[in-house]
Amino acid sequence: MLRIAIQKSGRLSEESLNLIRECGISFVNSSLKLKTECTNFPLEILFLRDDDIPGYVADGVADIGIVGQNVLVEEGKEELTVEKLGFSKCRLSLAVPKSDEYTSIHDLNGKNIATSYPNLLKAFLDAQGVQAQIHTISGSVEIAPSIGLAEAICDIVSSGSTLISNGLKEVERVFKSEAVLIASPELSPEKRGVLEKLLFRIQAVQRARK
Ligand code: PRT
Ligand code: ZN
Repeated sequence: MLRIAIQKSGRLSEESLNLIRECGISFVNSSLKLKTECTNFPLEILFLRDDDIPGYVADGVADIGIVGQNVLVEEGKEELTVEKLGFSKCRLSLAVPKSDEYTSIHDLNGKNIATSYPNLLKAFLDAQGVQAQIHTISGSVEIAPSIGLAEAICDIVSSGSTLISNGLKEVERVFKSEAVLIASPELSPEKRGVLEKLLFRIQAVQRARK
């Protein structure tokens, strides 16, 4: 029995469950349960916070998982990636107040930047030779400039409407992300066999979607 960790409730949940269903795998899904066994495939689904998924897979608590690349790379676990899944696409971007004059990334030198992705942001700023103070906050990043906490933010963007409604403009793209399938590097031969079967079905679903 292979254990897959998916997000319990959030932007990845619905599409993760849809993908498993489209692979022809059946299960009973109750929002109250933290795990469920599939009925026609040797798979058990664990429902977790997305941030916990890379760690659980790395530690072998779950064998495989579905998570955003933004979370995976921020946690330094990119090497667990097995397959890109093509949904929950978004980008991590830098944004400043709409009225600010902005000509280049060097305008951020010496500024305070609020983010939930300090590692991805630091790598980007280092590569660009920019020195800024990174303030790590866990949520509501987009209000940081209006309350005087930071002069810029680095946050996930998809349509861009959250930035606009907070009086911000996107000025740099730091990282492009989509959902990925990850796997523990230390699976038993039996589990690896189940993963290969699942991967075969996932790839067929992906081809059919194109
Ligand atoms: O509770 P848990 O910790 O599991 O969930 P979470 O609240 O941390 O994550 P969740 O459900 O918000 O996002 C899960 C994953 O979906 C992220 O890690 C990304 O990989 C992906 N994703 C795709 C997004 C978005 N699109 C997105 N738009 N994650 C967040 N957002 C937020 C963003 O933070 C901002 O507040 O949506 C807002 C911007 O959206 P637009 O459309 O207004 O630009
Ligand atoms: Zn989260």
